[in-house]
Amino acid sequence: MNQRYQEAKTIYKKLGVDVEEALKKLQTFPISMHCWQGDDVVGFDGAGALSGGIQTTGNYPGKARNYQELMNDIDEVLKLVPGTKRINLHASYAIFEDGEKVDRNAIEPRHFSKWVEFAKARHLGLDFNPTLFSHPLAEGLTLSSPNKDIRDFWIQHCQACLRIGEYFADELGTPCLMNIWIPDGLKDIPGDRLLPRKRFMESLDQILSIHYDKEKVLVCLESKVFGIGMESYTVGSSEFTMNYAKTRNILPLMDNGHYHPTEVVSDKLSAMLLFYDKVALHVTRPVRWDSDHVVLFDDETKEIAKEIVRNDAMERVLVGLDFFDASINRIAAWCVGMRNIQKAMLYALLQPHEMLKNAQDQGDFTQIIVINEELKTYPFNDIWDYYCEINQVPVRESWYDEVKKYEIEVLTKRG
Ligand code: RNT
Ligand code: ZN
Repeated sequence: MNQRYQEAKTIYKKLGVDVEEALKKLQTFPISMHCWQGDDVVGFDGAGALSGGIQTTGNYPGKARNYQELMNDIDEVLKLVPGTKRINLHASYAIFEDGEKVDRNAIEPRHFSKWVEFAKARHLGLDFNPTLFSHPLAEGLTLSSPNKDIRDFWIQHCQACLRIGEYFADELGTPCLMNIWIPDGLKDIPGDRLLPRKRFMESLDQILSIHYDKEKVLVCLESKVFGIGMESYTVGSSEFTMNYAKTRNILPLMDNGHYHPTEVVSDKLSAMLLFYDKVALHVTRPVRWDSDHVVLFDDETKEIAKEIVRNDAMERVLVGLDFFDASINRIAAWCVGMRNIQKAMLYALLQPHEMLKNAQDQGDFTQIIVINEELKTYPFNDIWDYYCEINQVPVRESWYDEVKKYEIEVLTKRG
């Protein structure tokens, strides 16, 4: 292993790439792992079936049914993925005990104390999301609703989430990224496009008007192009969220499943970085639509990673994953996606960015295509294997043996 690594290192060095430096940078780059892959976005608050124009398909056995199971499953993934990880929670994953039950507008930090304990023991940071779907008051519009009571309910919910985010940051000593995404939209041609957006804007202003520590809670707003059953109009469109985020000094969040099929987030990132100090991402894999397939080590994932690295933005781009596949072993799905985003970052860190930039400025486009293509068969895998080894996680597909063992011992025993 070490010999292959040493040889690969020499090969990359000839291109001017410092492999050790790359591994060092990768080691501390956090990837926020979404808790919702483990239970098909169900959560623990039992407020309603999955809604909001998103969909999980498949019924592979063994999904987590409660917080203990979900935490055990997350632990399993953490053992199999190298690098620095954070956990991204949704408000619907509040933990109620002793028969207590409060509605979403009344959740408190204490409903997440078990998550904080979990994170502390594993030195993980926590990120957070208000949950404005899968709830009786989210059957129509939420923060853009014409009904003031419904808007107020969700405003209170998001304010409660700000307090919970601040609690996470206080307890764990690392800022909490709090992402607001609303599913609001319409199936058919609207009679009015302006007012729902205006109400959304005013609701957001009200949410953000309470006091919270802006160093501790990094609020971001996620845009979308359409949802299932809401194909004709999306309140929180790209233009809305970008302008809102810019004028209110919060972060934009780009999910690469939330654009038209020929648009790519890899191309958008540099433009965003010129105007925002920090940008948040949901890395996912849209197949024909916002299908939230498992993240692959594919061209677009690599290209996104390259943009983060070559624009020197590893501290400015906050990367989280967002997919949910219920048709395969859910833990394997998590591992594949998590390992792939790490691979993509490593791949990006092993590119001769200076050389390629200079070639471009000198008009030497031949050099760019030649190097880019040759790099595809460089001994990247030897460095990836070495990285897994020094992180004490399984090398190559051997992680899947662990998952299969866990499936037999744990998952198949779940009803
Ligand atoms: C939906 C958004 C959103 C959700 C999660 C569960 O299209 O991508 O981020 O997937 O909040
Ligand atoms: Zn998303």
